[in-house]
Amino acid sequence: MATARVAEPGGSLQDVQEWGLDREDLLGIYRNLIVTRGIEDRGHILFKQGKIPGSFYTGRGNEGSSVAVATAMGPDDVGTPLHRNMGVHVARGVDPFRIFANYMGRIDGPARGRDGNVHMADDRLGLIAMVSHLPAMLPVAVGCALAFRIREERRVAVTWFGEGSAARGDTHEGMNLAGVRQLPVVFICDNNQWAYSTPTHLEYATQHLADRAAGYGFEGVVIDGTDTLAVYREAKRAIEKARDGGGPTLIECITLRMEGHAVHDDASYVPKELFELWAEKDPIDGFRTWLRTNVGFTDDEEAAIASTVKRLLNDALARAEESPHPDPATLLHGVYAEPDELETPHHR
Ligand SMILES: Cc1ncc(C[n+]2csc(CCOP(=O)(O)OP(=O)(O)O)c2C)c(N)n1
Ligand SMILES: [Mg+2]
Repeated sequence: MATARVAEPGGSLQDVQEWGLDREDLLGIYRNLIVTRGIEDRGHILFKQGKIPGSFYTGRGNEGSSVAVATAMGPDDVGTPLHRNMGVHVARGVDPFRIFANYMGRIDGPARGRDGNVHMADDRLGLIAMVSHLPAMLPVAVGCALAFRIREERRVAVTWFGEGSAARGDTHEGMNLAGVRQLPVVFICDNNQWAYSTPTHLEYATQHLADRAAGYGFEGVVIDGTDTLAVYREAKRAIEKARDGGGPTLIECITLRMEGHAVHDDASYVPKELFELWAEKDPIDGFRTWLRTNVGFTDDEEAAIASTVKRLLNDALARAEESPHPDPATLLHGVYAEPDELETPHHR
């Protein structure tokens, strides 16, 4: 039996203003969507040019959801974005130059050339870099939320994970602790309907993945993850509820992974009709149409944003290509903390 609440679609202009977004904020969200897709489109070209070592992952189709949740976070909140969440890095303010540098393993990437691709985050912007093991970052976010509670800080942790990795034990342990202690954490499940080649009916037995929240003692919400404003509304609500002591929320954003698992995968196991159906629901097209209908977004404004973003990404790419690879002699720098770098009392 379904227990999660199915969210209403994104609202009227009046609703949006009540949530605290003005026209400038809305155009900022649109710009972040365009930057996010632009970075990943250029990543494909860099990969074909042999400039990205390893594989290459994108979040095409998930831009709206990622940008919306990150926009709803407060400046002191922390987040643990994954491989489908480029929009989170962009909305938190990571310079695209640093993202391209990371793609290519250069020292100006947030991982300083220690790791490539999307294994990165800028901790100065409240983001914690992912490790590959999924969903290992989920308990990390719960730990952050526990620390906020102990320190009596009004901060919230937000963690992203796929519906496939939700089948693993760390999800259960993290959500159970969060529910028992009513911690200030928001769980965002990017349900893109596939975990590599595994479809959802082989991943979970409930109607919605968010139905599981009831078993942990908190609220579950299901949203169309291509509806940027609906995701913003629900994320904002959940984050402020957590900040006010109302405990966790599990938000399930439904999208379709619009590309292969990574560039090496042609996704031939995904029915063609599904891609066609979800291409009609593209989050950027949908948000642009909403802007046109509700805030008089003009062709000139659209063209101005497109050309500013194009210039930004061209410059960022040129700068990233000039960034050096790390010096092999520094290989072990930053791997182990020195005792005098630690703030823990027993190390002082
Ligand atoms: C513990 C673990 N097992 C396997 C993998 C390899 N792997 C990386 S992503 C992925 C699919 C995960 O699916 P889902 O959680 O739905 O996220 P999506 O990639 O669809 O966004 C797999 C199997 C991994 N990273 N960690
Ligand atoms: Mg998935």
